Amino acid sequence: MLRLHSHPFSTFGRRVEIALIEKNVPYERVEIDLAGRQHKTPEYKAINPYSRVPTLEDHGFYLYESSAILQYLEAEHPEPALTPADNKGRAKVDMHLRLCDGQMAGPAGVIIFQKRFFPEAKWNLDSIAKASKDIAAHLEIVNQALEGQDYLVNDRYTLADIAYIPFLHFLPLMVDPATVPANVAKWSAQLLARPSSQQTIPAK
Ligand SMILES: N[C@@H](CCC(=O)N[C@@H](CS)C(=O)NCC(=O)O)C(=O)O
Repeated sequence: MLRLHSHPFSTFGRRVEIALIEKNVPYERVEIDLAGRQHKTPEYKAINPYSRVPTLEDHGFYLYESSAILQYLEAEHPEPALTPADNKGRAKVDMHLRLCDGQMAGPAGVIIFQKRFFPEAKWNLDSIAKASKDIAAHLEIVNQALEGQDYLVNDRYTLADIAYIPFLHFLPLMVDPATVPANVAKWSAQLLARPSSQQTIPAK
């Protein structure tokens, strides 16, 4: 059975769990105690030298970086398909995965980490304001990609949408909900309502 080394609060781990659930792939969760710094131990570094979660273990094969894990799962478990069959569609999924990681994950992390795990008195408001502005600018572009369709690529649910779900969950912490562009608001509500999203809601 596949093993997913992760933590229940991990946004990147949640992406992978959602894909595993959508694909009906059985897996065992191995909880890495981030607060206890288990990810910094030599044992964990042996499977992920960057000391981050998630790490997927497939019978002695270890893979980290959640976007790469999503694409590996797609290749190993092609049904139900979470990428389109055509090259253009596949390339677009890859493009959106990279853009989610490159444009969204950084500023989202700045806000989410502080607001989830630190008391308000310790928040760095300047860094939060800057990150919020960057996210708002990115969401305007995502909004254009969603024009005329319910999902990012070929109007069907793909890995590109899954990559965003853990961040969309925290959208109200990141930007003023009244300013979320209409297509993004609809897309987000639809994605968060899926059973795989509901089953993976973090406790905090
Ligand atoms: N690019 C990585 C990011 C993984 C990541 O940053 N994970 C966080 C938890 S959500 C982590 O392990 N943080 C612990 C640390 O950096 O020390 C991925 O996509 O898997």
